[in-house]
Amino acid sequence: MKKYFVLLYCCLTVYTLHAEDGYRLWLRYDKIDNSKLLQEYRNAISSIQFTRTSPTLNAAKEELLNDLQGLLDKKIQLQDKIDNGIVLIGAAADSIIHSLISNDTFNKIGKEGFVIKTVKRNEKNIIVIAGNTDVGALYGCFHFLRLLQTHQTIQHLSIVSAPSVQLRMLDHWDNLNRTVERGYAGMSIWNWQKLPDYIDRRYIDYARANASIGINAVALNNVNANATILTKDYLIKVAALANVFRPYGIKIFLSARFSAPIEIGGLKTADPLDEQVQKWWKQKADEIYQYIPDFGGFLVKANSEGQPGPQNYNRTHADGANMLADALAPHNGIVIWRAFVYSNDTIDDRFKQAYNEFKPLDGKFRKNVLIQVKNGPIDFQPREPFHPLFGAMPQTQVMTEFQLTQEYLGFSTHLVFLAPLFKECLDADTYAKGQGSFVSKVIDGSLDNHSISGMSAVSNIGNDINWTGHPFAQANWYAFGRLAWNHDLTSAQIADEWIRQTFINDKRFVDTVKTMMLASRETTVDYMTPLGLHHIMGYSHHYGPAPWYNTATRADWNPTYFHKADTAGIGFDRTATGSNALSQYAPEVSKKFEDINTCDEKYLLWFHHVPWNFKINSGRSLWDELCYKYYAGVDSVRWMQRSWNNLQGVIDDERFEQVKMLLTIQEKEAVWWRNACVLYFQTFSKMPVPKGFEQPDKSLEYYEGLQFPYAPGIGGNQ
Ligand code: BDP
Repeated sequence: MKKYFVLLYCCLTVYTLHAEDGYRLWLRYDKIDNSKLLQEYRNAISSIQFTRTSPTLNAAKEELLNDLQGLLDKKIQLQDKIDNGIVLIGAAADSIIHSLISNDTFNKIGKEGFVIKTVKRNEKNIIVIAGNTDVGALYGCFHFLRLLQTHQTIQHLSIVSAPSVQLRMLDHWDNLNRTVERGYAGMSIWNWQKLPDYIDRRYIDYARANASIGINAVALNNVNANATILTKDYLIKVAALANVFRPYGIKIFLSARFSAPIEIGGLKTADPLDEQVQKWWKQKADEIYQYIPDFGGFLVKANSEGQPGPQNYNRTHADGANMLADALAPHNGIVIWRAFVYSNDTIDDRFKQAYNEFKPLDGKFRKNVLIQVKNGPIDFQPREPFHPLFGAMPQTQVMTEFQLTQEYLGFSTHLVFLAPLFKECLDADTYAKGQGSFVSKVIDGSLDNHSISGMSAVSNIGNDINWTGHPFAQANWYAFGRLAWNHDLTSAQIADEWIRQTFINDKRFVDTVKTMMLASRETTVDYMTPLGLHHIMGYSHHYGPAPWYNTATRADWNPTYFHKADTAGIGFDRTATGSNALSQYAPEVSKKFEDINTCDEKYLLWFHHVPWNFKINSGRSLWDELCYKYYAGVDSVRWMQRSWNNLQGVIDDERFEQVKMLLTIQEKEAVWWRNACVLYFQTFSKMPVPKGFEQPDKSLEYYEGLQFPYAPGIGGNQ
């Protein structure tokens, strides 16, 4: 009996030690499995020394002690004097650091950057990790750990790094009842009922994960906001989270409901020009800063999809944003005002509406307002051209909003690495100030010399054990943070370092998985929305294809509005003969798209209504090409499955099996997308699915009849 228990205990211990449930994300820090490197690292790092204590340096200390012990499989000593093989951590103002790193270097890294440098002192080699601030030093520590986890040499280090943008932000669409709008990874990680007294370990690990990739701001609640978050009871809870995040350099923002003065303030109006309303917001801001002295500010969705806003009182977006900005300004807070607006009454092309609304307001916003623009003019689709507001508001700080949660990219069941999508947007040339006016330069403030800058992304995090539902969805959280820190990184670099940290450094594994990841976004575009199709997903829940849907209350919630398929062809004419949305771009950009014969095929149906028999570059007709793309998408998923299956045994069984199961779902759903779309569009083209392709095994009626009353992620401002 005793023996049995011992055995069970051993099994459990082994299981716990090796449980690969994904909780550790890319912060694994298991023993380096390359003996030569292990030796190099052990020689270089015998102990660590911190110049001082502070909440942030203490967080860095705990991180380094634990993680280095894991990586090097030896106890790491804390030293109080400089010795050979020491890692010294501190900030520019510490005299010892100052004596080792030049002012010049510190001048290059700003408030949050870091330097990692091997220096000689008294003939001894030491590694210095430092920032101008303690948070900079913390970021440096995480970068140093990344070097080890990805098996880089740490001899003769000389790394100087500073973030591309100041605000690197996750927007949670979490409701107070813990549902998550468009969330596919469980419930919200914020346990409001147990806060402020119960601090879930997850909050700390969340902060660590964010800090490890430089994310320094989070909006906790859904943009379809509930005003209750601004009441005292909730502010106390928010303050408890702020206390956890502060050492990790993370500021909290709250989504503010514009009508809060009415709902929780007892006022009769929320008119931004009303003195009582202005006073209410000022007092609210003062109150918030009492609880959270480093509060970041408000994120606001106003006059969009039914949310209240200044236009309810015939005021402009600038009136609304500035009123909140004035309330926050004494505390150095900022307002992030979303440009995702489209009016209930306007019948103009939805593509054009945000630009039409905001462009005339350029220069009218306070200095502490940032306008948050989605990465596409419609709505986070698998592929969109860049938003015409980028580059169109030189006197206004504009930031990007990406979507990590895969609302339109297969929820958390499809493997889709989003770095290529983010890069496509950041690398797009707006030509606002001639060639080279990339979106990245607009949003990092360098094109128009702005003093604040930012990138945000809608979070894909929930309380699933692995945080994001799909193990590979973690890579999108990671990629966003890394790109916000350095938008020059390539998708391949990001994938490479993520795989090494999250799985293993084995070359075959890294190469195979990287190839899969890098192809995955294009694959998804192919089986969902090839050649510039967009917004053809299921109504409301957005699960699966529904290009036939045409009974929504608003025209522009109907897929038929966006694809416009008829017997003549398919696609949305946004040239001068159509909605002329192209005129919102600089002439050099519209020129790239306006001619049906030269328009990049990736965007063809975004801008043209194309005849079914139109000859594409490949020599095929549009119809054949559409089929070809849909079939290629499915084939690529099958290729991903084969590639993954070949890796069995190379990594842990847990995650291998999970991904395998998810790829099976992805394959089924890719076939669903392909068949449903091909069968539906065929009713217009009247052309056959080209020979050699497997014919759909179900009817269009079957696909049209599918219902998903319980699809996850449908929100509401609760
Ligand atoms: C849409 C989502 C909706 C969000 C909206 C937004 O379907 O749930 O509230 O974006 O960004 O894509 O405000």
